Amino acid sequence: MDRIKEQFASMIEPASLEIKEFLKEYGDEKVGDVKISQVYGGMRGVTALICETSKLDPEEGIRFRGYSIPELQEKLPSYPGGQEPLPEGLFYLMLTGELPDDDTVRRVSNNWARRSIVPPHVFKVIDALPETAHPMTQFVAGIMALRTESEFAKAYRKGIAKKEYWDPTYEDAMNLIARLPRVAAYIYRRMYHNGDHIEPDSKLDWAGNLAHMLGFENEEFKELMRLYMTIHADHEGGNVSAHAVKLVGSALSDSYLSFSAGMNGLAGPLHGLANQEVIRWLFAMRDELGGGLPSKEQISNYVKQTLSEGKVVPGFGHAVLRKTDPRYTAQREFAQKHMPHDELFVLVSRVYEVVPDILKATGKVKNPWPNVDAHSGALLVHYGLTQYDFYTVLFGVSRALGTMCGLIWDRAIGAPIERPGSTTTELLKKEFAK
Ligand code: HAX
Repeated sequence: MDRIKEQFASMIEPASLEIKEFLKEYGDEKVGDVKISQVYGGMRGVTALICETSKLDPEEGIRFRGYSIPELQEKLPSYPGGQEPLPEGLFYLMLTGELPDDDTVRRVSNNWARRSIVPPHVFKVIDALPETAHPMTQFVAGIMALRTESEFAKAYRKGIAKKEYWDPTYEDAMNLIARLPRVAAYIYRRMYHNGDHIEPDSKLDWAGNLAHMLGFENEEFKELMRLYMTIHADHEGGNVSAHAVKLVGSALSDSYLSFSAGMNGLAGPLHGLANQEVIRWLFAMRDELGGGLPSKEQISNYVKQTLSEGKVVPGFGHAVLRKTDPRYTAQREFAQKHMPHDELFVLVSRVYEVVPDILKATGKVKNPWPNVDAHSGALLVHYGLTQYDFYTVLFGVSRALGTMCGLIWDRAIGAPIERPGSTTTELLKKEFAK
């Protein structure tokens, strides 16, 4: 048994006991009441899930096992010579609740490198799709093709006991995380570099190797990938991708089935696809205004035009957050450090100055501030990753870290199948309408 797994195994019993005792004493207490408007309103503000890996505060933003993004940047190990946190460290923190040291992070890196070989049929499945298929379609097909390797599916068929479910789930989760960068890079090189693929470099860290396989050897870009993979990893349990993974996983669907469900959700324009939509929208604005850097007045008019056409301003707003997303701020700080005069970064900054007041003036947008997706594309374009249709795949690779930790824990504590109740308008009317 590898040391990470061994350590995780030792945590299961105490954690299960803690939950059992807590439930015994407080199981009948209420977390909150549900209003009819919440039943119709996408369950906004209803706390009905457990997610141990991270928690989102509307004002403060995300904390991973209690640590904010600036704290992660300070406390998680970096690549030698680098400054950004290594996603391997965040994975370990989310899985165990403990901050890793350099050795532990290296162990996670080596563990993933050992597991990273992608079976050839996965590439054949991707190659069977037209090159024009959206990268998220190819990504999900690749994930489903990886499923032939599922240890959980094999073990379940053999009749594994409930208590052991977490073990093959851990194996599947680790294998999936280890293999996703290769699958993502394969899609990118297939679509945009004539299928000229780049072999992995096992000496590199997980995110650095992804940058390498995509074809970017610039050290700053590798640092960007480490930051990117860290900040996109998790956003508590109720967002569409995380919840989809948890929901599908609750039927004992294995890691591949569950993760691909999450990726189908991430591919929606109100969720992860917003990162592609932001750059598409910014480029369209620039083109329509004749190129160059638009003035604040021009941006303001363009935003109003977008709204008047009944469209959303991509990269702004959030279902939970009520302030600027700290993931936006972390990327803004990266840009200020590495590319302060980049024209697209200056445009993103101007948009930030203009959009919130316009959204506030609509009187209906609850959060007029930018989210993670408002910034990520500008950084990628700066280093030459301009093919914005691909951006959500990068988000997806990162999202495996949080969602797979969650799935391992769900199997370890024996989380039950999800089955919330539903009702009808007629029944609600009968009960409440005078
Ligand atoms: N532009 C225009 N209108 C917006 C808006 C925006 N950026 N954000 C919210 N609104 C509108 C909503 O469409 C809604 O309008 P209707 O009442 O006419 O339906 C109204 O304002 C109230 O919405 P809300 O309560 O403020 O927001 P929701 O919780 O319903 O939705 C969304 C949150 C993120 C989906 C929303 O803000 C949005 O569509 N933003 C743009 C797309 C985007 O950036 N998505 C990425 C979010 C972060 C993420 O998940 N990343 O992966």
